[in-house]
Amino acid sequence: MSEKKKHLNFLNTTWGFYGLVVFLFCVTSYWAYQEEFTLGAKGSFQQFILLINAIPAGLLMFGIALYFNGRLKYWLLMIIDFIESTWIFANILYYREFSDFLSLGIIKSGGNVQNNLGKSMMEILRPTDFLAYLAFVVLVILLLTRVIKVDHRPFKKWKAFSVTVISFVLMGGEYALASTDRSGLLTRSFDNNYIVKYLGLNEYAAFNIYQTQKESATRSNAKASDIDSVLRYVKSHRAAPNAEYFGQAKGKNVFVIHLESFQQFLVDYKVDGKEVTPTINKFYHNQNTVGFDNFYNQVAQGKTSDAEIMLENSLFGLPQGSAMVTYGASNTFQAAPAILDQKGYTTAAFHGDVPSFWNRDSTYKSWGYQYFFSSEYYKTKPNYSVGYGLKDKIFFKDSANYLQQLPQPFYAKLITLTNHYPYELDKANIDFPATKTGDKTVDPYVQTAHYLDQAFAEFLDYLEKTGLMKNSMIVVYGDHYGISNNHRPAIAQLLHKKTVTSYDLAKFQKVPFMVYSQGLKGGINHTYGGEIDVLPTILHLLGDKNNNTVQFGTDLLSKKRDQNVAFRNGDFVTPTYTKVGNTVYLTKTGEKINPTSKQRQQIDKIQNGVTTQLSLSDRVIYGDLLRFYTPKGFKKVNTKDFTYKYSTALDNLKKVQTTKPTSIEAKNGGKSTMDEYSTNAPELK
Ligand code: GP9
Ligand code: MN
Repeated sequence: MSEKKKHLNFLNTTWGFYGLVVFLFCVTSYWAYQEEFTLGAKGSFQQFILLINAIPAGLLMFGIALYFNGRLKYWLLMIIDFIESTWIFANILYYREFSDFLSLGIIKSGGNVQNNLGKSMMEILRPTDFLAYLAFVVLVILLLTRVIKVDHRPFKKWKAFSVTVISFVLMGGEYALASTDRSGLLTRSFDNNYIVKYLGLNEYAAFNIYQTQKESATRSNAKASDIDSVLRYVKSHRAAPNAEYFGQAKGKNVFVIHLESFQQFLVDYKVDGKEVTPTINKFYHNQNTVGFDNFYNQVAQGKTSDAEIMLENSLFGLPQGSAMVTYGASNTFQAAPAILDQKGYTTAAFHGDVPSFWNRDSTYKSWGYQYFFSSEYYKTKPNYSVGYGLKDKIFFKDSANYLQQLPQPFYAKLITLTNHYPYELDKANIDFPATKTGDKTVDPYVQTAHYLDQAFAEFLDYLEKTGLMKNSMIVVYGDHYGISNNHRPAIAQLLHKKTVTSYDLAKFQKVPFMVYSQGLKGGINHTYGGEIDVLPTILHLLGDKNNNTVQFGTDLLSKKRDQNVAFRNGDFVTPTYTKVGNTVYLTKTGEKINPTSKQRQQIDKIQNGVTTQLSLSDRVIYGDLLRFYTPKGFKKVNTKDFTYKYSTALDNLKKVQTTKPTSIEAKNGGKSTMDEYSTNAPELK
């Protein structure tokens, strides 16, 4: 028998085919690791781990088929291969946009995010992604053409069992190997990239499922006393208000304007000599605006929903999935709308997407919003929407129509949409040159940002004309990055640099945060902070001492406050250090340091604080701990008090015009003020 034939014969045995399937699976995984994910494998040891990390899981998963005989065994091998390929494929697509891996939380929330995710997926698909299925297709062909024949001989169960045992032993070895390089890999688990890098996509999936199950058990096991350590932390962490700002906006309306995907670098940024966002720039530099230039987004997978939960609750989003989706309906919250509602405010959220997205319709009830004006409340025609929903100019205008009916003082949050990936906009609305980095995802970003700025300008003009500018505090913020870290070359060009380091990328996570209120002492404030700090800041400006609520942030205007900004993966920025993964930079210069023992001590201390802050916040959400603690002067929210049914909301608005005639419209003699609203939206002409 020739050598070649012997090899072919081997492939016709169970062992041979099983080996081939596992081998091809490992090659496919390795290809994805190297080409599709940015796992940051440094040095030969980590590279070696990457090379072998798919083997144990591959042996184990495909080993399941070995317990069966004949054709069924081959069917199972192919089914498992198809599932594995799909898992790699789906992660490649998800990772390209979100720089993270799919989690059970995200998959479970599929119902809420599906349409948008699905849409993005189509946009980012590349033909090479299908290489994930190459091995599967090759194997099918080999079987169908009978180049490889099915081995019908029975396969001993003890052999299958040995494979299972050996797989687990290898997996243990792999974990031990990984642990020598990175201790606390699973216990601290802040970054999914680490888990995939060291253990692989299968282990990541298993760990993720385990964690998710543990979370649901945590809630039922939580006890009332669990809140004690949280209260101790929050109390010791609180920052006293700054007398210069405390109560400066007392009694005023509050606007929270959520600028979608808007990064701080856009402020004062120019393309071809023209400002991208002239109105936001002017607003930022207004003498009555406090603008922050070291304010960071702290979101994770939950993106907008993470920003929202931080902004209005001063609780962090979760390391995986979206807290609004998983816990928004069931948990007890003490959120901004509820706090202000109980102080006589009317509270309303405005957003031009479907109400179910990010589970807003349920979550907003838990947060105590009286009104939620979602896409169902806006008249729409096919060209009124782009991507995720209503175009910003139309959105702001139609929101004004409801705003004018809200009894004052009100708390109104307006979430914009048009400046969202993939930054598409029709010609008639494009009024700005794209950047020329050559990266198709990045270049139109400034165009939708410019459109958002124009929409904001029209809205401000209306506030000015109706007097709302005078008696309102206007908070403007960007929710998270618009350009993900996967676009390094383009980012370098935008920042006018040759290359970007991890330090630059950390700095790139800055988003705008500014507060305007007539009479407020404005200026650019350099304090380091993030989204977690917004609620305490707002409450102090409104003259609420806010002494006994559970909030993990601190007032940004306070003179003595903790300026350590935690990122959701445990990295951090402080005025001194910027820590990304295992690397530490000096924040002022961007210089990478080899910490001295004294610096090491400081860094460890900050890391400890960051880890504590994040994990205590998680404990509050996982354990639903706020159900055990109601601050003095706060009434627990009853979600049944709220409905966002269109007809009911309209009835209510009509009623309050007489029972509490303080709305803009009521003060205008019951007449609409909409003729004060001018827009150049081409769709409305
Ligand atoms: C959808 C919008 C976008 O309603 O808020 O959410 P994001 O994708 O930015 O998280
Ligand atoms: Mn967003």
